[in-house]
Amino acid sequence: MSTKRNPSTPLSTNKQLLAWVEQTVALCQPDRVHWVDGSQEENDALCAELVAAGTYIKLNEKLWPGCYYAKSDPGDVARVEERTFICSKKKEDAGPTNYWADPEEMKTKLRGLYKGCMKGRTMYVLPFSMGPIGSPISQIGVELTDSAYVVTNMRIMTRMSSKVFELIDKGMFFVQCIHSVGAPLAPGQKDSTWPCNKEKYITHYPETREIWSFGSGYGGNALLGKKCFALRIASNMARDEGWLAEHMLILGVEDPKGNKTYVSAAFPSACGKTNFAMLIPPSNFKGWKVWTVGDDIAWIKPGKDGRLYAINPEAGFFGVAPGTSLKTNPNAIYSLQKNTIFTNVALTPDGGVWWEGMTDEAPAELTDWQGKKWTPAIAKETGAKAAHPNARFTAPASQCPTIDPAWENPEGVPISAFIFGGRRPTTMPLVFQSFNWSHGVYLGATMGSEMTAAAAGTIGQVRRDPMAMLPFCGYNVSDYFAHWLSMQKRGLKLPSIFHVNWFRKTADGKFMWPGYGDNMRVLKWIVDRVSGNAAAVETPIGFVPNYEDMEWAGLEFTKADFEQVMAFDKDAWANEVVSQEEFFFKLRDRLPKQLLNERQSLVNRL
Ligand code: TSX
Ligand code: MN
Repeated sequence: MSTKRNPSTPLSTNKQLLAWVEQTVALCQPDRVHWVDGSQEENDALCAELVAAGTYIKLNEKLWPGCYYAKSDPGDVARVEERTFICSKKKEDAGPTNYWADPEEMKTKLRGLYKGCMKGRTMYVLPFSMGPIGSPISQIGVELTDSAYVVTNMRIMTRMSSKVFELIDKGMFFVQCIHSVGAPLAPGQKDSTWPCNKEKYITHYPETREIWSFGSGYGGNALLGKKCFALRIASNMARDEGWLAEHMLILGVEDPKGNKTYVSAAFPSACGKTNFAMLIPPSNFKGWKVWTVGDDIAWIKPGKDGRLYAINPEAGFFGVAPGTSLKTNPNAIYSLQKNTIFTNVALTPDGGVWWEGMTDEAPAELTDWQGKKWTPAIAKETGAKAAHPNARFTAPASQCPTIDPAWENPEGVPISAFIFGGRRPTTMPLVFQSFNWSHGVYLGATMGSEMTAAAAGTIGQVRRDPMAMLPFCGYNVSDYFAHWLSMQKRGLKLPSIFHVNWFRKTADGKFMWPGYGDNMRVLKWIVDRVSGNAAAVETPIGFVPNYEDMEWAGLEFTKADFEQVMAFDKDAWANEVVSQEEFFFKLRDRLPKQLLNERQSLVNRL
């Protein structure tokens, strides 16, 4: 006989946790408290409740086993950067690239908004670990949330388990996260299927390692383990403790002899980071394989041998659905076949999902992400998208066919190279290697994407996104550069640093590089460089491969093509260094001298 646990009975005896839960209950006034244990039965019951409430639709069990569908409020579809605050005591500690608010003022404002905000709802006490439970690189947190949608997504994205309460009971530090959709219910009031509030606040308190979020149920605004904890709060922990919390994928390259080389890469959004993390080498690369450790975030610590070791703090992929197909990323498609939550994609009449780019031809009829009838003819006339461009899948990483056998190794995987890149139609060659660590940090600090938006005067302008951390660095970005530079003073065996560009275009607007699986050719040169098995030429911007140093089997890419994609354009670089200078000027208050020196050396070499 099994007796059902009473979910309101605390699963922890830790005084600090119990007091914090009690205070939050007094403030937010939920009808019930549910201590989350992370079990399958609990998840099944929450999904059933969400289906009954109309938030979830259960997808066709034969076609999409264990999958659910949600559509959000049309005003709650993405992260909200202008509502995201770093609340450090001093404004300068948030730096010129973050929105800042005084911690006490912000908390006072939020306490006002939180007052009674969970009325009519359940407050979940959600324990989670970022990284394998018990790993020396992992961190734990507890999220108090009034959203069951958040609980079921966090169960995929983190290690959500009552084992975390055991660690807290042993005295382990945990990050306190509060989240409310900000939509209290009056007695008898019918709930919306996606409750949220027009007023949104995503707030971080780096000095006390807290996160308070209000008003949104979507993605990084609500799944607080991801961007809020694993990047904004963790970047502060990393600076204080001598490690790195980065917006990077992690992948392992296996050569035909079975040697494995791990690399970590940062790209701004819309560069295909998830696709790169799950790359399938061209068929001519016999015996070569790419293994996936993570697609979004890397926590990287020096090991006893002085090398840097990385873990993926997440347990799932929260990937952009539109554009994901068997052609662009088969491994992502295989990952999301079961046990996946889809948000803001389109529904097919047989209880399946579809999004733009999933197949060459759209189904004859769909229900779009706003619940309206959608057909290819309607789309042609109105331009309506079946799926929201930021529609997402939440899929377990364990379901990825190329998931690395070591992806949950508590010690992490040794990183041999860092790769930075962006969308650069001009100027940046396919690949080059930095001269040394500080030159590599300079490449990361100045990386960015050229704007393609048609807004007047923006085409050709580079939006700088240092290390792809612009919206995610939880402190002054100049101090962040200093932290990266400081790694070289500690006798560590640091990775080599590379810059790549899959997006260079000809004058008539055609991509010069085939991209996707063929990026393996670049990856092979990088891996060979790291092991001392590939040549390179020194140029003013860094080391570049000769045509002969790369593997071309199976691709028609002539020496002339190569010279085009690698071309050094003197005038473009003259503009580039001026534009880099403009960006550095914005950061001048605390910018490390070493980066100014790197810039000057580049100018001299040019
Ligand atoms: O993800 C991309 N990658 C990395 C893959 C491992 N994308 C998609 C970016 C949007 C998310 C790319 N798009 C890549 C790329 O390497 N390259 C391009 C540009 C491109 C697009 C189409 C073609 C070639 C290059 N070719 C044809 O369409 C035939
Ligand atoms: Mn990301």
